[in-house]
Amino acid sequence: MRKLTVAVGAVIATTYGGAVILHNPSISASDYGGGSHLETIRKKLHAPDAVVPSRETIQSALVAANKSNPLDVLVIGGGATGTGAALDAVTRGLKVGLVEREDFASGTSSRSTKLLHGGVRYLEKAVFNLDYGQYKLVLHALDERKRVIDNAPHLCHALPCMTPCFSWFEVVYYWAGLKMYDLVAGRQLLHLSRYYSRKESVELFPTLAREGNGRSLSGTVVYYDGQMNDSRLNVGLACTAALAGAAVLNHAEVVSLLKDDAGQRIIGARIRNNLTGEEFDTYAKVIVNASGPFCDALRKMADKNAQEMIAPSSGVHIILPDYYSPEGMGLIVPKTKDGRVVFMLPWMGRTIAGTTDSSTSITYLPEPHEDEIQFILDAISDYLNVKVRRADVLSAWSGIRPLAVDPTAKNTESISRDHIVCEDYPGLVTITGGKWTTYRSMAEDAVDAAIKSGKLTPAYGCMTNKLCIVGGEGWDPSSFTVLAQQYKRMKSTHSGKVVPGVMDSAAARHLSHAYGTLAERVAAIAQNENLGKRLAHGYPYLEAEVAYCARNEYCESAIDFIARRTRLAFLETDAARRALPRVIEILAKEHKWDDSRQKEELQKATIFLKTFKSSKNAQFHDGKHT
Ligand SMILES: Cc1cc2nc3c(=O)[nH]c(=O)nc-3n(C[C@H](O)[C@H](O)[C@H](O)COP(=O)(O)OP(=O)(O)OC[C@H]3O[C@@H](n4cnc5c(N)ncnc54)[C@H](O)[C@@H]3O)c2cc1C
Ligand SMILES: *[C@@H]1O[C@H](CO)[C@@H](O)[C@H](O)[C@H]1NC(C)=O
Ligand SMILES: *[C@@H]1O[C@H](CO)[C@@H](O)[C@H](O)[C@H]1NC(C)=O
Ligand SMILES: CC(=O)N[C@H]1CO[C@H](CO)[C@@H](O)[C@@H]1O
Ligand SMILES: CC(=O)N[C@H]1CO[C@H](CO)[C@@H](O)[C@@H]1O
Repeated sequence: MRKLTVAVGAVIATTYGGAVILHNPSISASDYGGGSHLETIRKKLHAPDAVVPSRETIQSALVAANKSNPLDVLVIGGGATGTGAALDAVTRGLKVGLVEREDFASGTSSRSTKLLHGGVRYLEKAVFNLDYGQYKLVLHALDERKRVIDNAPHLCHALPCMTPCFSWFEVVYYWAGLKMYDLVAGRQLLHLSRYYSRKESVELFPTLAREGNGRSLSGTVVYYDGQMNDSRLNVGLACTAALAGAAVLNHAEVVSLLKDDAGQRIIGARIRNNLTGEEFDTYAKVIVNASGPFCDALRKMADKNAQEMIAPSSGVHIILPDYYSPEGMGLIVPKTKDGRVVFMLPWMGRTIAGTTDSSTSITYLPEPHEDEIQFILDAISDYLNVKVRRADVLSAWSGIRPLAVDPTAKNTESISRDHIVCEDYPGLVTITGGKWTTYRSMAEDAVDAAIKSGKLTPAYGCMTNKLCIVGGEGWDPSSFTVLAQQYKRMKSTHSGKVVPGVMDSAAARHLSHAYGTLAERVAAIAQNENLGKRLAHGYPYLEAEVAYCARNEYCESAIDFIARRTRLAFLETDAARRALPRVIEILAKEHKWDDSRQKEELQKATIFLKTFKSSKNAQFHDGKHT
């Protein structure tokens, strides 16, 4: 409570544009120690010849983890939380395995809003309810926000977000609130928030309506949060864990849990490799259940009477053409006429829009309802001077948000975004809730709990707060220029012919942001293996990426590629559909698929794309990336 009062006092003391930066008191003990081990790991991860182990090697390692020679930790679920936990555990020197039923990020972790945020709304609650718990939640998330950005600089960046104000009261209210958000961030501040007049605002955001709903714009307050590429960060975490020595296997499902002879403790799991159909057992001293919103099903496998911990709600996002929003500025309306949050953010050359969620039931492949899409369109149209049309929707998808409910709590009002770690059966630690922004600290808590449960003796402390994910170490925003120069030159082939290089600036920039310092490996494949063509008109994705991802990122199906290794399915469903035949052709060569497997892939991916509700009539050619 005391800290909060100090912050409030400081906001009041702040003058226009002035920055009072409070010292951030929340540095954990794990910031210290383990220095030389961290260096060793860094060298291993970022060695120029580092390659991830093959699926066969990984499966053998999991099979070899028998009763007398078990893993320390087996993680179930390859979302943000699970891959984060595997990376955390393996860098502490533990013997780690991870299995993911489908693909890394195939669950909620590829369907987020892609914001790294402290939660302005929770800060509001903290202030009005004088709630120290909420305040600490925001403080912690703001710390983690900065860490994610520092550790995956190629996939994350600071994004300015504009809040429109329709009265002077709103201007003062949001200005003070967002100054407070800056203050709580303290040293982890991205950039200072500031007020813009009505005239400045429409210059920065030309599509912002000056009038609407009988109100007139007074001005805006712009503040900063982080933005990221969720599925690529997730895949990056998985590959980093694999390089560090974890046995990380996607397309492998836990079908049952193994208990010891007395039935007292869970000691392993039966796993089904969905690519080969094989089943095998793997043993571990502790199992970490990080299966997201499906967690309850897993908990019930161990204990039929387990109480439900998840209160699921769904969130729908739609993708609109780039001209809906300016390139470097988001729009966030904290309170629409019916009290919801609505946002519109630039993302990968398009615009992503959505609102806060509604409750739902859990399905594997959630689909957005037409009325949810219409609701978002209606909500944003109140704030824009663009004619908002259903026909402009390039893609729309739904994700399930696992809100954690403490099973011991009496009423459902105590639902919070914070996470829960519990061991409700000996040997099985469940982690759930939280958000993408805090995946690292959630993983740390889960591994701490696993160490306690299994009486493990890790050689090192947690070191993920200073560990870059693969491709991030030494990356610089200007890295793409090297790529553009090196691969753009004319090049003479062995036959003596001179051909132009494969790279233009858009492709170079894209590769650099997607693969970080490893982009050069992709460019080399494009150049040397004649895979330099674009996969879809209007998008920077290259054929070479399919081969690279198959070899280095466990890309095992066409869906893995269009939805998680690249974001084509999310950005424009029709473009993804058109790219499919070529994607499958290249994957078939990499993985030696026969004709029937290729047909099956096309069929599966087509069905998958039907769960993305784009407008069939979308007329859209802007050639931004061409
Ligand atoms: C609409 C929406 C928007 C969001 N926006 C943001 C945001 O902007 N910023 C933010 O910080 N957070 C956001 N979040 C929250 C964030 O996305 C989630 O907290 C996070 O992705 C959860 O990750 P997870 O690893 O726990 O779950 P998941 O990503 O769902 O991963 C669980 C994995 O376990 C696998 N699995 C399940 N059962 C088994 C089994 N038996 N065997 C093997 N594998 C199994 C699943 O296939 C799945 O891949 C948002 C959430 C939603 C729904
Ligand atoms: C367990 O695995 C170890 C090494 O992987 C092996 O030496 C041992 O024989 C195995 N034990 C059993 C019971 O299979
Ligand atoms: C993988 O799982 C899918 C869906 O559950 C199933 O249709 C397919 O047959 C499985 N493949 C193999 C090789 O087991
Ligand atoms: C693979 C595995 O063992 N997953 C377990 C997760 O937790 C539930 C019980 O809570 C088990 O039933 C699952 O088997
Ligand atoms: C917001 C963000 O960082 N997006 C990046 C996601 O990854 C693509 C490449 O796949 C980059 O081009 C984007 O900049």
